[in-house]
Amino acid sequence: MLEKVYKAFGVSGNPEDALAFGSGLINHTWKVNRDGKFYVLQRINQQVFRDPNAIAFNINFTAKYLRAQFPGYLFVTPEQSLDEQDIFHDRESGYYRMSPFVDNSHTIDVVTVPEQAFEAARQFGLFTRLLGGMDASQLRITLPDFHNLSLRYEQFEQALANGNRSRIGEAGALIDGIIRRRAIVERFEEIRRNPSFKIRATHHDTKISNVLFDHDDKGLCVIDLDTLMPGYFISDFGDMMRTYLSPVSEEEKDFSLIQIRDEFFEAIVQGYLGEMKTELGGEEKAHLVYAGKFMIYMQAIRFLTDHLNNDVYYGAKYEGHNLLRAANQLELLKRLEEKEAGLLEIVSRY
Ligand code: GN1
Ligand code: MG
Repeated sequence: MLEKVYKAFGVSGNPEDALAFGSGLINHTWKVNRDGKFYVLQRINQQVFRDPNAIAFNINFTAKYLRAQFPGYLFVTPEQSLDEQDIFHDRESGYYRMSPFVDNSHTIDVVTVPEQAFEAARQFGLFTRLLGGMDASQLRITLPDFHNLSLRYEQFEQALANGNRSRIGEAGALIDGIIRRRAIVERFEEIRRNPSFKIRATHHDTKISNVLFDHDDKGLCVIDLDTLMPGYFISDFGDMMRTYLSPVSEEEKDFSLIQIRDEFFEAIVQGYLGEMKTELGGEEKAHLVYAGKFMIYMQAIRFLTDHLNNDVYYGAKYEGHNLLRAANQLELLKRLEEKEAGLLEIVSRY
């Protein structure tokens, strides 16, 4: 399948040797060697990203801005194909792009020490701060309504009406848990009506594996810019809380291991506000803890909705996979609710 892709990007090795790489759920990723240098090759999931050229546009637009304003900032951009396209389109198998692998960098999949959370939060804060002067409204929408919680909730209601009946029957407790927390959606709707919440260039996928680290575990840069779009800071800050605070991920089946680690929260606050404290307004800062609730709740809804819709979006490696993920995320949300007062206290110190 990769033969034509290799040709398009001038990679000479055997396509069968391409190494599957990374842990994303949406795109396919490989590490390939071209003339002794490593590259990251990706097939863009076109079921999800209907307009892959919009992604390329956003990356080019942003790269141009950063090169002009902050030439020292490390921003990884795709290589052009031999015929000078940012994306190679193979009619049969889809859209591909290839970016240089940053030398001496590595990614991590789980946050084990607070310093990693600090470094990542600093990188995402820095990214948004540097882009503060760029007109974010010029960015294309690569995924319409991606973090529109109101719409995600409506899609959940649609799944309750039209989804898999037996799955709906079995998921009663989880469904109730979601419905009971509907106030999180209402708060989001207030945010959308509130002009104090700024629309900024937002990464929208701030999990730890989207940060490159150097040998000393210092953050180098952020990667995976598919969902770089106009948005609210709660998306980025909240997804860091969702994915860095607990020692276990959304895949964990033993819920007794799900925890909110205070010192990791403090590290995210420190790292992010270190860059963003003069960018964010008072009302935005008052929503730092809400950001975590927003993202965890939305992810629980998305997994549960997908389960009720027979796993059409995320796919499933085993029966009930998305149900498990949804239950895991609801558990994480409960842990966060229990700790809310303490976390607000931490925020008040910054
Ligand atoms: C997807 O593909 P990946 O793992 O970067 C999803 C995110 C979810 C995440 C949950 C485009 O991200 O929104 O938070 O799975 N991306 C898209 O693991 O839907
Ligand atoms: Mg991603």
